[in-house]
Amino acid sequence: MILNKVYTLVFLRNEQQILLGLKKRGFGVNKWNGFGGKVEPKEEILDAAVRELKEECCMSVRKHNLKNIGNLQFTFEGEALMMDVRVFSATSFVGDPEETEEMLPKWFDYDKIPFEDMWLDDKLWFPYLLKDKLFYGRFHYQGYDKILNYTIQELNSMERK
Ligand code: 8OG
Repeated sequence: MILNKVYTLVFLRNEQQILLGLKKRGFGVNKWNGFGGKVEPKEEILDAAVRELKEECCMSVRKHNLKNIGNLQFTFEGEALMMDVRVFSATSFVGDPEETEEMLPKWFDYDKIPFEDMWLDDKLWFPYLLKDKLFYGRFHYQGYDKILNYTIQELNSMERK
């Protein structure tokens, strides 16, 4: 039996840049990523997305400014867990990004995204994110550095969750 766990992942963007954070500890340590984490029991996904963004880089976003841009599902060889990641972007937000115990935030120009220091799958779906296309991706990993198989597709916006 596969256990499904829901996670959030939020990307703040402006015309020129995207905000990423260098993960300082735990799962995905030393990789640049958006901001997010586990949805707590009984917590709404959007509430979790807002909470994790605030906890990890001190930025505030309103729920209605979070745009659902994708869904990523990860499984790992030999593990019964599926990580079900709900991906959002926002262009309206408040605050100045601050370093926290978990993340070191930094703005990146769109042509300087550090894919070599990100999860392997990210370069496969970032083109959808950058074009604001709704996407679905499924990735089966062996360890954390090898993708055994994957599918990725654009969804039409009727399928937006
Ligand atoms: O709470 P924790 O930091 O462990 O949550 C993991 C975060 O990492 C969550 O926001 C989902 C996200 N995440 C994965 N796998 C991948 C991945 O392959 N690429 C990216 N960009 N994010 C991922 O769990």
